[in-house]
Amino acid sequence: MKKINNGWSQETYIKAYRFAAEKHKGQLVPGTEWSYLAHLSMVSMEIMAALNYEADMNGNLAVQAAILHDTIEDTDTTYEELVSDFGQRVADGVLALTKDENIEKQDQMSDSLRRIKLQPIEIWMVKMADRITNLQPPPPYWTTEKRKKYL
Ligand SMILES: [Mn+2]
Repeated sequence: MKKINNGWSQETYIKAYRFAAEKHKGQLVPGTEWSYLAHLSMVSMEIMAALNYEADMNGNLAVQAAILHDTIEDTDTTYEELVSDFGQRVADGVLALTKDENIEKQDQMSDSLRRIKLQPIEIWMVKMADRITNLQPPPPYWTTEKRKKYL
């Protein structure tokens, strides 16, 4: 198969990973004793696998957004911090992937999806990779109802 150069660099990956490692320090994957980095590694792996089949993608944007996607939602990271460290596009993507806690819980997902749709396709990919990762397998404490809804 022809190898596609989808343009993500190891340097970019490492910079985002180090940032996420520091920010998510001490957090675990819910329902496990795994470092939260396991979740971020799985999501970015899904992205890198998908990038092998898609030409004309911004690999650096996709990979950075994948690694950083939970930083605003789950850590003290601010949007401004992401802008200064990773640039506007990455920060905008991560913000779209962040649920807005100021609105009703039942509306948070549809609101986030609406904002994701305004972003480049690489950010849509991160949302899909996040969902795929969370289903392999879903946390043991999830009810059948929650699994069905998530699917
Ligand atoms: Mn996630």
